[in-house]
Amino acid sequence: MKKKVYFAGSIRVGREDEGLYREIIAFIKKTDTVLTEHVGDLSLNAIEGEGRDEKIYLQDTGWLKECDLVIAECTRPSLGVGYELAYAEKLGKPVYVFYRKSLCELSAMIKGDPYYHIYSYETKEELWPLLSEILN
Ligand code: 6IA
Repeated sequence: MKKKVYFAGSIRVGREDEGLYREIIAFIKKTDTVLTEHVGDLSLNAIEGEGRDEKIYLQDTGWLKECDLVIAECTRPSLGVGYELAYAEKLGKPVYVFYRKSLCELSAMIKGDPYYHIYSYETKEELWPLLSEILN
């Protein structure tokens, strides 16, 4: 059966990796379902207007409860992603964190937490086999 994947990536501060997020989401979608496709393409986000942030919070925490696993690209700093990782841990969801060591120093609050499965990588050629292993 297809797994429901919650993909997390930086939105409000750093969108430099938007293209990479889109590629990761497309890769996951070859075999499984991604609940958070808008992370790779903000035009897919239908939530607008009054109370938008509260609606986003309710939608995303709902998806965290619903998902089978969380995959996060954490090279770019993001308060929201940090919150999602802690929320997923509280829910007991498996969490896989990816980052490029050459571009960032991952927060000790993530790297130092043995709950998370943490992978450093540099190239997409390294990334795809790691993702395949997690999804299989
Ligand atoms: O603090 P950040 O914005 O970087 O938080 C990013 C994380 O929070 C992502 O992994 C998302 O799951 C979630 N998130 C943040 N903003 C949104 C959003 N719309 N829609 C859905 N999920 C979000 C933001 C609207 C945009 C036009 C600024």
